[in-house]
Amino acid sequence: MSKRIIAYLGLGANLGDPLSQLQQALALLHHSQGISVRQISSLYETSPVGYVDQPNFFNLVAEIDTVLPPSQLLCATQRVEQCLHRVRKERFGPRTMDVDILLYDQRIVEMPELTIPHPRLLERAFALIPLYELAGEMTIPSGQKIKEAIDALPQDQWIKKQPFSW
Ligand code: PH2
Ligand code: MG
Ligand code: MG
Repeated sequence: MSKRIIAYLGLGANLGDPLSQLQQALALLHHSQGISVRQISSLYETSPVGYVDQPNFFNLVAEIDTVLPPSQLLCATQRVEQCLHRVRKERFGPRTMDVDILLYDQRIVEMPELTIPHPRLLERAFALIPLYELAGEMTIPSGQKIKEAIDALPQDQWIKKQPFSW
């Protein structure tokens, strides 16, 4: 049997009906072969980072258990995005569903189409704060604790917990 890996996925949506799309994305991930969703963070409404002239996002982080290698996990996350009618337009722009691999065990992955840990993880309150709920004591491959990364964030990212269940 292949080794089961714990990985963390960042989910975000800011078009359509974000909460319903997040519920559907979690169900699709949980029913994907080789993936089970173990727990999810709270849901957060967050101000857009990067390209700011777009609606607020709804973000959460899911802890999954997977037997898929990173490249196959990427395919699975892209299938979920496609099922939720994601159309890729501008980079960092609005989307019906974004599923990013934040961490995959303690592995460092550098492939043309995939970098793990997620290259912008340390800059983003909308990823670090929900991740901290699930993996408070974790040290990321850079050697930092998640809490230290949160304390080092610039203070300009607005983030607010919102009710959610799936
Ligand atoms: N995703 C982006 C760019 N900016 N901002 C927030 N608040 N949440 C996101 O998920 C997000 C973003 C690119 O994937
Ligand atoms: Mg993203
Ligand atoms: Mg993405």
